[in-house]
Amino acid sequence: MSSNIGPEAQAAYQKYLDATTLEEKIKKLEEFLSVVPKHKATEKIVALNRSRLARLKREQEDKKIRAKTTAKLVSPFSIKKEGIQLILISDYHSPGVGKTSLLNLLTGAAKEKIGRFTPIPEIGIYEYKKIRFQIVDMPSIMDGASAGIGNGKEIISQLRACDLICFCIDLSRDFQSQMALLLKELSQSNVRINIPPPPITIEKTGSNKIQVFYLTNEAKKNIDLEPLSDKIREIIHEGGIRNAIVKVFGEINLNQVVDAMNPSVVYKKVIIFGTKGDLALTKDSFKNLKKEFNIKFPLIIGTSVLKGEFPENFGDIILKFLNKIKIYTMHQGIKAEKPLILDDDPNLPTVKDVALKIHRSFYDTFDYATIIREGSRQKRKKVGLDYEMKDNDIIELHTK
Ligand SMILES: Nc1nc2c(ncn2[C@@H]2O[C@H](COP(=O)(O)OP(=O)(O)O)[C@@H](O)[C@H]2O)c(=O)[nH]1
Ligand SMILES: [Mg+2]
Repeated sequence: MSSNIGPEAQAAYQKYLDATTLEEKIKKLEEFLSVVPKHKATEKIVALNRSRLARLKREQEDKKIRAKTTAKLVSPFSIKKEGIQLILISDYHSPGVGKTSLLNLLTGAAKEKIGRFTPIPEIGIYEYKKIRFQIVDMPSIMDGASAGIGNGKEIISQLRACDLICFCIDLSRDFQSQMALLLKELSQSNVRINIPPPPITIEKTGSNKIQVFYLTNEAKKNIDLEPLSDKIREIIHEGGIRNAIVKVFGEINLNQVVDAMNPSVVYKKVIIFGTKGDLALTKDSFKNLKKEFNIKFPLIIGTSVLKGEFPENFGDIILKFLNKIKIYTMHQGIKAEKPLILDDDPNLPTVKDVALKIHRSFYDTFDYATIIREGSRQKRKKVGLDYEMKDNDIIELHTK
């Protein structure tokens, strides 16, 4: 720095150079600019440092914006998933339907929060046969949640990512209105319930047409294939896609074609808990709830936290509902306490799936496996990679 700026500005500039944080640098540079004499000889120095100050301030702005976005990422509504995640939801009503009570019964968490409004999610871990289920007690779903009312967007975005949604329905109140509200808000949020994704894929291509192929016998059973193809083409064209290969793998309807085009549609498994089963008239209410909703909801469970009524084998019920099975590995004759969890849908997992799940190297160096299956005719079996696994199988992998 040239000496014609005088000792005061010189000292101020030194303070700027010594500053370590961005905030400090900005402050010291501002001080320097306020004391530096402004004349022809210092013109360039002043301009340079003003430009430097502007850059530092931009950096500070960027940092603030970044901090804001990070703060959003750690919002109390975003939950770090652990194990198999179940989310409890209900409509908004006072007194509540008993979500926090259920969370407490299952996990011991949040006892002092029963009977109070739950403003942010409460979380607990339910452990069953060494398998961890994360239970999330969500704030109630308000009318208009799908449009963002009552943190609806945050709540629903968590629902979209969970393993199982649990509708909690207060059996001592009219169940129709509770079901109607939850079904409406989820439907409007493009969450489809207890149905598989449609058997159709749409791949954009370079060719200038939309081609439709029916790839399975099931798919060929769709009525009037030619008119159906025309309608599919029309829907896809309307959706803004001009060139595509459409593959159909099963029976479909046109709503499913629309859904397949919409990336925001998700397919979720949902169960229902009927709560407060100890109160008057709830037996009838539970019966009617089942009668009306059993087709769409194959799993409806009656509960009473007051009487401690809750299925003892809840973990197994849930695994079955989610099409998951438990496989126990064995090493040198000792069975692992904690099972591996594998999907048995659309196919039973094989020895290969198990090997890959443990570690790729078990697959690469695989020699054979020993399966122990209780209750089967041949209890212990030597098998290869293609062998299909069943729930509770014990497996010992042997490598070369
Ligand atoms: N009789 C009865 N009352 C219950 C049961 N579960 C919860 N409650 C009561 O219902 C009210 C709301 O419970 P809470 O768990 O806070 O509901 P939330 O708002 O859905 O979390 C509280 O007064 C609970 O004591 C139950 O199984 N039987
Ligand atoms: Mg609560």
